[in-house]
Amino acid sequence: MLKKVRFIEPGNYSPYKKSISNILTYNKFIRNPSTGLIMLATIVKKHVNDTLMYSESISKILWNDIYDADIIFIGINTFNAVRGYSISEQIRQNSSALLVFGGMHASLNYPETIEYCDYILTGDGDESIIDFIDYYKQNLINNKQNIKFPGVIYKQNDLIINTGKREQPENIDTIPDRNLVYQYSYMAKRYDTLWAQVHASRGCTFNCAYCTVIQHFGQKIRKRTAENIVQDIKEAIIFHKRKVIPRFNNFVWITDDNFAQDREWAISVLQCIIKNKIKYNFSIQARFEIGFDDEMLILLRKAGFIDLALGIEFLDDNSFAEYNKISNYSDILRAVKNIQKHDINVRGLFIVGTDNDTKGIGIKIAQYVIENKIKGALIQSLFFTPGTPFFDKYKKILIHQNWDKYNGNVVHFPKNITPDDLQEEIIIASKKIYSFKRLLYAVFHYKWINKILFIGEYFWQKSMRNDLYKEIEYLKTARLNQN
Ligand code: B12
Ligand code: SF4
Repeated sequence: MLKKVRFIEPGNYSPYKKSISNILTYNKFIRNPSTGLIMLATIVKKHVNDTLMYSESISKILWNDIYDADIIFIGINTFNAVRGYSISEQIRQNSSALLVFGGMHASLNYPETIEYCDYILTGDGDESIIDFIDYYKQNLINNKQNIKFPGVIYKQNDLIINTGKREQPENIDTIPDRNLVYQYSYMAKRYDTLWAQVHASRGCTFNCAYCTVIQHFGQKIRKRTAENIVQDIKEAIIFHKRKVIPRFNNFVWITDDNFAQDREWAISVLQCIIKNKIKYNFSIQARFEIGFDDEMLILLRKAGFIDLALGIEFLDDNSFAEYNKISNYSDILRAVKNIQKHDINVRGLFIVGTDNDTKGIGIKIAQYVIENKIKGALIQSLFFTPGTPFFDKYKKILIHQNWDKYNGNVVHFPKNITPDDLQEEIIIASKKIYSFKRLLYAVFHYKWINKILFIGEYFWQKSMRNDLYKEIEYLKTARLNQN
């Protein structure tokens, strides 16, 4: 009998904690729960009525409600894998539930993850999770040899068995039932540091060498239908709506990696948003090519998109070539200018730590951001994870494989700058972009929603800088030990 299923999204080094700072500082002790895991809980709920999810991004876990479950599904990315493993050890000591892992890190790094669970379901879980539930219901799971469907990893007599790669699901039209996440409704209405998030397509046709997304979701783009996405957006907005005091942060983030890749589909989604008269603020992620598509930019603005996160990545052309990123400095800059002409803010996503970076890269990024009126920036140090083609090439320059530090920290020895200096460069850039002077400017000159965004990011970056500072001593020691 399968009576009770629980899902867990582990937090990373700083799982949810009640704190006054949660009002202003997103990502320290509070952040958006995983849409992917909520979708899976929604799918399973149709088969097992007693299904609930916990996310350490927004709440503590009620352990007594976990231990007597029949199956516990845990989803991990690299940054929260270590926390996932310690949760699994705790569960194993207190429960006989079947432990099943999935998600990007578990799929790409399964020889490590399988040590902490009974099974891993690799890749997209939408269909394999139903197969797994069916097998459980038919009592076929305990004898592992019975498992015939692809996409499963397990251990038998110390051997790791992989039942093979699964076809990726084409129908991904699941609207996540956010009410299945413990405390989410209460938290979403209370905190503006949580906002509506909708994932509309999976996969990317490009092939950047460091990218885990294509390894996991593939290079074919799979899309939800426009009507399904718009319904999800409507539900997400209502879910976050407060009854009395209006939200400051009225924002939906479409979290696709490259929204406009399938142009026809992207246009149909935008037209559907417009047709449904959804009056809200939206943000997307996209590559620079979108900046040359005036028709798309006009539609984006009309649909309410005020913010576009652009993978600017590097400020020198050699780095693009080195990591197989089909982009260049001047095209990106032209795209930035044209996007801004359409009254859409550009948010810059930068990567540091290539062989071409030297001391001064922090100031260079800050100047680029400020001079080109880029509204926000996220600077991430290069990291290499198992399952990407570059991992084998670069693992020798990794300082450690403590996955919980793979969240922005420098984790490798770059060629022309020390790791501690590079960490400091990220701090320098953040300090200059998110200076008090620029905060005051934003407060007095930016439009309401941009003001709110900048204030939120100001506090987020401040807390991130504190964490980056704490790591510098360790990086210094690592460097000295290497010499
Ligand atoms: C939205 C988002 C966020 C949001 C919300 C995160 C969240 N919990 O969803 C926020 C802003 C909080 C965030 C923060 C960060 N993020 Co982020 N984020 C994303 C983004 C853009 C979309 C996530 C998403 O909705 N995906 C779509 C859903 C459908 O996929 P999914 O969640 O993986 O789930 C599917 C499968 O993986 C599988 N599955 C997942 N779990 C399980 C469990 C089981 C049991 C099974 C069977 C299957 C299964 O089935 C699901 C449905 O098919 C991804 C990129 C991406 N394409 O995934 C990056 C991504 C996950 N983030 C990344 C990073 C690095 C970060 C940060 C460290 C950035 C930083 N420097 O601060 C932080 C870390 C936050 C933390 N916890 O500490 C990396 C992770 C790389 C890696 N190897 O793990 C990604 C892949 C971006 C990238 N291009 O590299 N992020
Ligand atoms: S464009 Fe973005 S999502 Fe696509 S392969 Fe490159 S890094 Fe990955």
